[in-house]
Amino acid sequence: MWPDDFAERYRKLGYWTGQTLFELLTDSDHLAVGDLSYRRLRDRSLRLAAGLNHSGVRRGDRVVVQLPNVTEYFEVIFALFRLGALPVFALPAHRASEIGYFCSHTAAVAFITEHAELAAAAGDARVILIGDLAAIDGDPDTLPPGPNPSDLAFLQLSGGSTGLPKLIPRTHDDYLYSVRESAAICGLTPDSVYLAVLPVAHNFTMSSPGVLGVFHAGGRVVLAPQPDPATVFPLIARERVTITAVVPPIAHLWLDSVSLATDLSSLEVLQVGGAKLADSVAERVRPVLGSQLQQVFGMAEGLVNYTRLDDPDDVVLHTQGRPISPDDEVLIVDDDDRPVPDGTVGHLLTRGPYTIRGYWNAEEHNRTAFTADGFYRTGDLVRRRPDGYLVVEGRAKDQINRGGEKIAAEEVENHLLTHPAVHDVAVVAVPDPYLGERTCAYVVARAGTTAPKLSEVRTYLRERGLAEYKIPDRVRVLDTFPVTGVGKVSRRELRAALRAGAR
Ligand code: AMP
Ligand code: DBH
Repeated sequence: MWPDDFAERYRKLGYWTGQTLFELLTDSDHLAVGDLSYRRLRDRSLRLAAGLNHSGVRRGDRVVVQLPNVTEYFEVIFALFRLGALPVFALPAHRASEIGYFCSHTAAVAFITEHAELAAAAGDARVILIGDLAAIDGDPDTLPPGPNPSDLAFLQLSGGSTGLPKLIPRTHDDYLYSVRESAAICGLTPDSVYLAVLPVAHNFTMSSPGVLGVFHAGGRVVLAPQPDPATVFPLIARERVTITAVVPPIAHLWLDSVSLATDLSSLEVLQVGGAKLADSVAERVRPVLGSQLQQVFGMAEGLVNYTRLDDPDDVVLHTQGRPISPDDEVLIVDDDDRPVPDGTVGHLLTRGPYTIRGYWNAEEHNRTAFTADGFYRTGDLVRRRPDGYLVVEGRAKDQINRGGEKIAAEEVENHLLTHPAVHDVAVVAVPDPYLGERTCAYVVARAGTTAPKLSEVRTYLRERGLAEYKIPDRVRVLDTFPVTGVGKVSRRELRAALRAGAR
């Protein structure tokens, strides 16, 4: 992972403290999540760890975890952290296509899910349904030694921009650093009550400061089964929620639904991230909800930027924050990797004490996704203000950001290219007032066939087991693709041409 001199430096500076994620669980009787106290969550996780170990799950093994926002999720991940087995964090929306890939690519020993219908996708991995977990029970005294803090703790998903999703290897040391600092930046205390609205396995919900940040502070996590105001507003009122984290479309929806609100007076901080928040929405947060807005610009690969709780309105409303760490190195460069002056838009490259140096088992992709000296190419276009705050201005990667859900254009294209009536296809983002972006598939039909309509495309991709959020919102049929100059255009140029011509 990190070169020795960097690792030594991060330890010396006190960033990496030599603890594991399991150590977030104390034996306090304060509630941790749902009706589980820290002590009960710890005990239950230890017993589950011993039971899993007994059935063959070992340190270093991969286990694909796909659970909704329920307490069992926490028992499972802490059991795996204790064993040193690596959760691979699938999202609830993933289907056979994604699950099958995660299981095979990681050679997972088990797949833990609520979806019995996805069992067939797991291949050699043993399927453990959520209802089976309670019966997995062992004696914690039989547990072997746990992992080292410098070991990998889990594999997180990247939104990706290539045909196959990339997995992000995070260590106990590096992740705990980001969690600890995030908890401090977000002002968490034992009195904090955090509402998990987005899927708990998402990096934002997990660590910015997320559920792990809350555990670090000794606070309490409340789980929302879904993000709609009718579910969430009563929960905020009843549980006296102090902080929660959402993507921009959810913030927008909440702001438009406040007449439904019971009592949101406990909500001190509303974090918004995952996609660019429109100024017009940002400006309504305090007047309408009475909460402090915090913008969060993060990535599962590492770097997380926050506006600070005491920042002036100009910063909170119009920037995406600044990095967590004084040792987050941020470079903003032109197309030739030459630094641009402050205020000029460029590619964001970053390196630091909690940013990965490479995707998991992806040597070839890593050669282009990282610079020779280890900077991660985020694919984001940003500018830095003189005060050091970043403003996200766009994106250079072939990705669609559909209200915070990331879709790799190439992944969807590869699925569509298998359709018998599709000669060629390009998947691009089109602007959308609510989600920010939606997905449009431009299709050229194979000679002698009729291009599939939207409904056929959608059915076809669902049958291939693709997650719903990746399924195009629109299909446009073209006779040919625009060609610039001579010869074949690259897919990247093609997407750019289509985007430019999109109405
Ligand atoms: P991932 O790499 O899949 O974890 O997704 C991270 C990406 O989400 C970033 O590289 C950005 O493109 C996007 N993103 C996250 N937060 C924000 C934000 N606050 N504003 C704009 N884009 C964001
Ligand atoms: O979009 C993201 O991936 C994201 C957003 C906010 C993230 O990973 C994070 C905070 O940690």
